Amino acid sequence: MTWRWRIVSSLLLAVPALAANLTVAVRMSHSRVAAVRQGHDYSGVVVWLDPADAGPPGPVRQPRLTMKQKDKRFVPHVLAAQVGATVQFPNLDAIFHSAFSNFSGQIFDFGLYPPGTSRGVTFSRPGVVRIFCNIHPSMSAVIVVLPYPWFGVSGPSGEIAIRDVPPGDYRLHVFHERARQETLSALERRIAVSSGDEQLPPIEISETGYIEAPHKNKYGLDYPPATDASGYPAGHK
Ligand SMILES: [Cu+2]
Repeated sequence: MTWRWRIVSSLLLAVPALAANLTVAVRMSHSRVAAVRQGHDYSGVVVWLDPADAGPPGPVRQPRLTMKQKDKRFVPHVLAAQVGATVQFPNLDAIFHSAFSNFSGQIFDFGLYPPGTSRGVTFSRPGVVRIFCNIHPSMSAVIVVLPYPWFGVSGPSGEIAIRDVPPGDYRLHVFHERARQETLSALERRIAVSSGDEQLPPIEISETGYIEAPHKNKYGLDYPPATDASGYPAGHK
């Protein structure tokens, strides 16, 4: 093999298989949330692709993710993670927090943990995992756990990017916590991905029929009305 061929063949090996970067604009309609109605907040929509020919998902593209606890909120409020990824929940507040989920996709409970510490969980099954803090009823989050790495989550503008999608046929899925399952199922569609970047047709998600229900604490009970200003009741575990 001449040196020229060595260079050419090494360049060929270095070129990755052609994959597409997809973008899609999502928006919510029929919302009761003022910022959404005014077009200022289309965040928290997850769009993902499942291949028509289901093959092995390959290595986890983002094995470590973070959902902060800050100002008595989970940030980001909605996260997508591939099966096998570990999500850390650092407590950046000056008060104790917990995080738990009793949803079938992934049951876990960190208990209360102090400021400046973190807990983590590795997600082993796909599903929509709802997460709460056991002492702050206003704290909630959603992690959508997916088998394949081709997903994106919208920010306030509603733009979603899905990177490095190999060419092929896929089923596109949509999730938003204020959309009913029938609405989301109706938005599913087949798409064909070819090499090259592509803007998918926009997606409008109706919140029609959504009813907000208060969630229970980890014991399946209503949250007690009295938590002191520090955020954790005495003797609570
Ligand atoms: Cu909390």
